[in-house]
Amino acid sequence: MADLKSTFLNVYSVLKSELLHDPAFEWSDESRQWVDRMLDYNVPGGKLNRGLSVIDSYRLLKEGQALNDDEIFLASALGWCIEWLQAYFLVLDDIMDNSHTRRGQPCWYRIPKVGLIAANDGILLRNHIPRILKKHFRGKPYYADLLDLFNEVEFQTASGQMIDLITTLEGEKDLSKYTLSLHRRIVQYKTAYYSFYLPVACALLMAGENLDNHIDVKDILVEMGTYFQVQDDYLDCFGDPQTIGKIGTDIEDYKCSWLAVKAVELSNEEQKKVLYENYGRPDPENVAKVKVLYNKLNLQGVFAEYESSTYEKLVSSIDAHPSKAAQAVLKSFLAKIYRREK
Ligand code: GPP
Ligand code: MG
Ligand code: MG
Ligand code: MG
Repeated sequence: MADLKSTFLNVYSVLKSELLHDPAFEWSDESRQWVDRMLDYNVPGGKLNRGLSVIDSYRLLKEGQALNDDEIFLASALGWCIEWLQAYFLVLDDIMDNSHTRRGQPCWYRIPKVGLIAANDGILLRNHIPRILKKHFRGKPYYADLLDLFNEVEFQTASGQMIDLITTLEGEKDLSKYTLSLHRRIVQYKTAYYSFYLPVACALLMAGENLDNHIDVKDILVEMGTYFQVQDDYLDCFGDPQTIGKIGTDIEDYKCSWLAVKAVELSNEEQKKVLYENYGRPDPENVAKVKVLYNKLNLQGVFAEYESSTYEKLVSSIDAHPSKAAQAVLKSFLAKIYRREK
């Protein structure tokens, strides 16, 4: 495993160096250094689960056959495209969410010399993806499908992000619209497709599969991605910032978080009043009152119950899948996130 990670990180260096010598741009030392630093700051510092999953999934789809160096390189390059996509989303998401830290360091836009240049860096990160794909996949029979996949998933994510953001608009603050079905719609789009379906879809394309034949796998992955974002919402309030590498802002931001939905559902009239008066305000005193209410409502216990019942449901839908290879891919994903603390 440690070995796979170091191989994967070597591929990052190769891709970065190609991008830093891209002949389509007239580099100056300054511009090259900017991109170099921006990439190192934003691309490789996460858990790398999404990227590594492409290699894992591809290996499982090949049912134990040893992968050759070329296959490992290509699966890694696709994995890095997802990590680049994630970096692009996070750089912009942190501006939109007014966040403070990410992966244990200040958000990129919080670096004094960066500021809103981060918005353009996000666009650059996004534009690196088709350049990587063009360089390494142009001759492959699945090249067009790959481009289409990345475009579709980006569109879905941006659409989910839009709903996430417009539900919080000032002047329309009404917690009664925060229901599980609204939450589900947001998280399916903003998180599940790119975090769970995309890595497996990349591996399937590399293995020569037609994605239309794997809708059942996609459905299970989207369920898993929904569970993953519920965990993210939970950790935003109850996680340890040292461990998760970020400071939660969902309460301040008036987010339609899973915790807010549960709080609306479980509160009596008096508690609802506390929630309405304190949710979505920047003052730490208001935030603290919301957290006290979350504790009174035992949202930690409610989450623990949600987590085990969701796990059971996912395991039975995976067991019902006819393909052993697909089962192995799905189970390895689930094992990586079940009861995660970061
Ligand atoms: C996670 O939401 C969703 C994204 C990072 C997608 C962003 C999409 C864009 C088009 C910019 P989150 O805000 O809960 O994540 P985190 O808790 O990591 O900030
Ligand atoms: Mg965010
Ligand atoms: Mg967000
Ligand atoms: Mg979050």
